[in-house]
Amino acid sequence: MHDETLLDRIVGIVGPNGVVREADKSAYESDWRGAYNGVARFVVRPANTAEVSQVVTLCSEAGIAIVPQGGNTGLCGGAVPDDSASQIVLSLTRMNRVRAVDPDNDTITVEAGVILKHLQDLAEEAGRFFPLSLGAEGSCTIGGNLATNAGGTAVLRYGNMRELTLGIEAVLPDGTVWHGLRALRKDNTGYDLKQLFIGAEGTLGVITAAVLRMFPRPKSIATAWVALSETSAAIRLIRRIQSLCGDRLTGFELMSAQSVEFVTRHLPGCKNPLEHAAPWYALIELSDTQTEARLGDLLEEGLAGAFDAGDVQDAVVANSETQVEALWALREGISEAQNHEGPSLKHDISIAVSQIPAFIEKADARLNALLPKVRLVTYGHVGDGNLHYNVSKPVDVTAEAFKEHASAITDAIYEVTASFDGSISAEHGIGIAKREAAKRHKDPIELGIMRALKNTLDPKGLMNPGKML
Ligand code: FAD
Ligand code: 2HG
Ligand code: ZN
Repeated sequence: MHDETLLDRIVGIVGPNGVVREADKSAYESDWRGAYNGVARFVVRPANTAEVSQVVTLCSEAGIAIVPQGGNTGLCGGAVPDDSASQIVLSLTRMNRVRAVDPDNDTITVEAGVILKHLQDLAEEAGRFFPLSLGAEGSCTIGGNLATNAGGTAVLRYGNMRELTLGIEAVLPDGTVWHGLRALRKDNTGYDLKQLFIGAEGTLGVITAAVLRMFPRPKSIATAWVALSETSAAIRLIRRIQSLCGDRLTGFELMSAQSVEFVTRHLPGCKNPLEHAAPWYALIELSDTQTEARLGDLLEEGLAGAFDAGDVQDAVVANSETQVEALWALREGISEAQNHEGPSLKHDISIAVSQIPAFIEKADARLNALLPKVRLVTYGHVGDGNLHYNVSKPVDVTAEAFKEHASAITDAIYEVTASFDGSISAEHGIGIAKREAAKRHKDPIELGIMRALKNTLDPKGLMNPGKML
């Protein structure tokens, strides 16, 4: 179909405001890091599910590929079109309505384009809590969170997007609308189809709305910043605090000294609150629905025990909301700070929590042998066994020279991950970044089932082609 005819038909569905002007397209064609770049034939912004369905039907009939996009904060290139100028970017950002709030069922039903932070605020207005929390929450969307099965910093207590979702509505690759917005906690009527679309990275259809779980609002929080001499101390500390506090342990984040050093160097106002530098830091958060939960006392008791056992070198428990925010800024700023240090290689791996120290030791040794003075920016949701084992170039190596080492570095990390029976993607997904690695590291039987599902639901291969599979 000629461009003009196609555009006329799209405008006929979404109206003139539903198509992004040529001059404004570029924001939709590159990812957050500028690591993936493409050219879209058109960027289309439907306002409701019926419009999504009609655009998808049109594309299916005309054989045009679609790249669904939310806030475009994904870290694997999944939301970016290829460079053929033939694919349509379907941005869900205009679909930002709340369809229902049901505090008695503890659920909220929202459209895919709702920004995560907005959803958190809506839950608060309803006297409830939506726990998904991550650095990009001011711009990522619920559709993107679902499509990547996002995790973040409270998975330890509340689970990832799969566990926070009761129902979804999706437009299938032929344009059919699947009305799966059930708000049920129990539904044993066959395959759990919503889970097919969650984590599918837009390869099976477009998620247009979801029923999400809400929780009681935490009324007290205690946060500590802890210096550790070794990673095994972090694992012992998780178990010590959990034994003491149960599921009031909401988050446990680990950061290498290198990670924190990048943040304090590049992000104004960020400062390590401890007097002496340490090889590792942990950020611990407890929360409770009771106002008088004495969480600070509990945290101090746990830390004192760990100090006596030689696991903790030093620690500070936040005594104000401002200090809590300052501690989280040190953690959440790592991605941005690392961008200031030139090109980086991101690896979002998971292994059994107990294996974290051995993994880091083995991977560090491999990388230091491969590229001396490589800067290892190791951090992440260690309570979930999820490390962002990110790599920045040595200071005295050019970006071009670093690029030549990229695949050897990534291969080495994934080999070490495989030696611990781990996963090459804990929470960011596969996208373009890990597609080839997934072919090598994912079970061929699982890949075969995934391909069969893809062929059944999307026989023309028009939903986000070239991503994940
Ligand atoms: P996009 O980037 O627009 O899209 C991501 C993928 O989902 C693409 O494949 C796209 O095609 C698909 N998609 C988007 N919307 C839809 C839809 N409606 N239907 C079907 N497919 C769709 N992730 C974590 O899990 N944990 C973290 O702690 C975390 N921290 C981050 C911190 C920073 C600073 C940044 C930049 C990113 C972080 N991320 C994290 C990455 C995370 O994947 C995204 O932030 C978020 O989940 C993606 O949402 P988005 O709306 O931006 O999706
Ligand atoms: C985080 O936990 C995010 O901060 C981003 O998942 C990780 O930038 C990264 O590699
Ligand atoms: Zn993360």
